[in-house]
Amino acid sequence: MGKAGSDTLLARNYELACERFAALGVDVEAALRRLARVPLSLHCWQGDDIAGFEADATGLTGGIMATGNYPGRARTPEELRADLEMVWRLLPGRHRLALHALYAETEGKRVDRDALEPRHFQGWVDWAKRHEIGLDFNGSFFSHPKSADGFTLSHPDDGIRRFWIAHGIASRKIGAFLGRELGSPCVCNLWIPDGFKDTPVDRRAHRGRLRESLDEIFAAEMSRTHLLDAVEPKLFGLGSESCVIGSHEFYLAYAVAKRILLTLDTGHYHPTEVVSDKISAVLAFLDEILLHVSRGVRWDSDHVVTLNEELVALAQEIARGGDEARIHVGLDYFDASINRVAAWVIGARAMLKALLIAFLEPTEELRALEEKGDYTGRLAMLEDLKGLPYGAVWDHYCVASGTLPSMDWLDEVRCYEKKVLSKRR
Ligand code: RNT
Ligand code: ZN
Repeated sequence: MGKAGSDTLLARNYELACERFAALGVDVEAALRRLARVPLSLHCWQGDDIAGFEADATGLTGGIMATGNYPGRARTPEELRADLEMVWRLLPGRHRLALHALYAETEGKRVDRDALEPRHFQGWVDWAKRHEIGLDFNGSFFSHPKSADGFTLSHPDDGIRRFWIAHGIASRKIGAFLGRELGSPCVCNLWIPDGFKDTPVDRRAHRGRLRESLDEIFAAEMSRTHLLDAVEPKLFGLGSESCVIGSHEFYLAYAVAKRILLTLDTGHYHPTEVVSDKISAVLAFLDEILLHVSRGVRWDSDHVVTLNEELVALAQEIARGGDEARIHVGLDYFDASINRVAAWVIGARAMLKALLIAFLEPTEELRALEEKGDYTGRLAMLEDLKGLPYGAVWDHYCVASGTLPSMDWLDEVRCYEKKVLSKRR
């Protein structure tokens, strides 16, 4: 018997849960079918602390930081892919993988970022085809000598700016290649670290240059069947506390003007500001968005995603609007202080559970209360719904999808740690 209980116990719990939800007019099977159609875009960089495979890697810079030294970091594409295969086994549903340009495979040769080509990602494409998963992509504008002073696309130096523009153009070509090869559009996200630690005098010049650089990067029309461009704003980062050039207002305006995607990272705002409240606002003007689901703790921290109230609120915004097709759900966190495979699984499972909770909501009833102005009833019902047997439905879903239910999956990870991860020195 697993920690979640015997098969019959799981089945009985599920049956009772279905009855409980049916009494509220909720069709559990329909919710599970809906959940199975949502792919998460898992971030490859949780497996190796965003180190990547560049021949002359300089170490992580750009105001982001993975802290901790838990053993078992993936050091090669083969190790990273093996770890991901373990993650796929422990997640119900079929998901995508988001790569960073840093993860190019150049056979030990030094290929600078402005010279990257689709062929440097052939290994990932072959692997993705074997596992029938889609790939997303990110240009890497950090951890490089040409971004050492904290500036890339807004840099005053023409040569440096041109280098990063070339990287942006190369990234879009690679993204389009991934989308074409895998028959599923690749979301190609652009985040740059540019910003000031202390109060700048000329913000305008930097933002003007960033706009010009972006215009060059996005000048070439590419088919949306293969490539979906996205830009990611941020309020502040480590070392860019006073001013981030690519701020929220900057990229929101840019995404609307260019009809591209905006990436909302849940760790990129003031601690009292929530992305769940931004989704419906930006979707009034944008066709699609990308989420970078993370967990900020106090400030720019990228902790492992957990099933907290804001995560559920995020999922509810997706579910209530029926917006699964317009919102790409990506994960973005990096914790090097715990087992990295477990960190991936914990965060991804939390996101899926939040979606499940949202899909199991009797939304029409809540909406009716709200329309009547019965806010007492709305609050009372929202609170009571928190006690419904979601766990029983989740465990059933995991087993029915051929993976392990709550508590049991960790045994697999521990075994993998013993056999594989602990041997990496
Ligand atoms: C940084 C952004 C960005 C990165 C990854 C590695 O603040 O969130 O998305 O975390 O691309
Ligand atoms: Zn992000």
